[in-house]
Amino acid sequence: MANTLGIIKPDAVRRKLVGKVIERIERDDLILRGAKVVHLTRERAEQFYSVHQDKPFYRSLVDFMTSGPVVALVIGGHNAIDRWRTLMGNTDPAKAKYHTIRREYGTSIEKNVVHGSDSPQTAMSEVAFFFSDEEILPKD
Ligand code: IDP
Ligand code: MG
Repeated sequence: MANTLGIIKPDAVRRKLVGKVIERIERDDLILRGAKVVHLTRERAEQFYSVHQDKPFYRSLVDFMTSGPVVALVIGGHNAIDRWRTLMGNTDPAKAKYHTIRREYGTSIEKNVVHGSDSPQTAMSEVAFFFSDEEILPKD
């Protein structure tokens, strides 16, 4: 029943897709336990994606993620980590399954609309990166 971190990325906020993404979360019976609008600084984006610092796309990814505000989400519910990844689809929208968020709205492997934590460990650290405990609804 672990929470996971979702991010609606700057491409999606610019294109006014915030409502569409949240609608998909609600339709899937995932639970929204936290939400905030944030404009990441370069330092914060570098830290968030530090696991990718040696990848060729790192610099461009940090540029992209700091190019405008994002919406950070705490998403809960049974198997939330895997279910949110499934709902997002493959990193590359062209390879993502039909009806996934990335397939429907993504425009490139970089500008792929949403982020989701990929394991219980990263979910815990990524939620804490954006949210204090008081900002997250308790699991009743
Ligand atoms: P994920 O978001 O599906 O977990 P990761 O491999 O963790 O994918 O990559 C993090 C983010 O970096 C991706 O969501 C995407 O925005 C960007 N990215 C990943 N691979 C590439 C690439 O080959 N070129 C450009 N950007 C990429
Ligand atoms: Mg990842």
